[in-house]
Amino acid sequence: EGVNPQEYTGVKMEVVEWSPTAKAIEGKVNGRKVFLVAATLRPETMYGQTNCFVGTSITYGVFAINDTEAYVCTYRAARNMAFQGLSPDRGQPQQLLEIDGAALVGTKINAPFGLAPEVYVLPMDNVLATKGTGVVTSVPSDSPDDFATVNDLRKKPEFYKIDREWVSIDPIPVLTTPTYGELTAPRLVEKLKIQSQKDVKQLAEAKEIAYKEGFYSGIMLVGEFKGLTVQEAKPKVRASMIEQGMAFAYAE
Ligand code: A2H
Repeated sequence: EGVNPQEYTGVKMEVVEWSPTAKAIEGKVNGRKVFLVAATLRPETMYGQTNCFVGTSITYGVFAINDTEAYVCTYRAARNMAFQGLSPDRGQPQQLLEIDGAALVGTKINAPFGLAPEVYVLPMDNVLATKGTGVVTSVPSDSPDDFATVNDLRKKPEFYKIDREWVSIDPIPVLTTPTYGELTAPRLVEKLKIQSQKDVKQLAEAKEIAYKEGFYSGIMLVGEFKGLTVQEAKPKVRASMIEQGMAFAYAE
């Protein structure tokens, strides 16, 4: 981890329907609403969420945030949140139970600000337990990693133990750039001949290009700040999500 703190947006994705393997959580949260919390650096792209990713070999916790809400994330993230005053006891997360990432796959959740309002939890190989919350919301229009992973899942649903229906939403245009048009990530994945999420070297390059192109040359196509540059829209979308209780500031 570097010396400069990363300012993430913690996006609250409320559980709509647990997967059969996670259903037991329902009875153990004392009636609280449960949210998977995804850490993102691109809040302005949240309109284009098509699913969310977890690591299948990562252990997650369900943490009580107050009497009415609980968050699903890594213990490490819950501890950071507690230190940041996001839960009642400073530095002391209140864990209700533990759950394996694999068991969360197939859970249906809300995607705040998403043009596709309900999406599924899916597996991704490269989710790091040591970054963010361990939960990654997926925006295949603008994230090459997300697009490549969704492609893998669509090609081999049986191998990844998922239902083909969970991965049925196509990339949703969110912003446009002069060089790559409305679907920056799919164009870059094609251009750099990226075959799968395993092509980590090319994906790192694609990620860099997509980020710069979007940030410096992107214009919003959808949402409350349609027509604004990405640079202008980014803090505004974030503030709007936070104001509506759908997100919070999270740093590490
Ligand atoms: B970003 P940085 Cl549209 N493991 O959100 C792997 N990746 C993780 C993660 C984890 N534990 N936690 C967060 N991330 C992803 C949106 C997005 C992101 C777009 C384009 C690029 C992009 C939708 N996915 O990231 O290493 C999250 O994906 C590339 C910068 O802290 C988060 O933002 O710089 C980003 O990586 C944080 O990565």
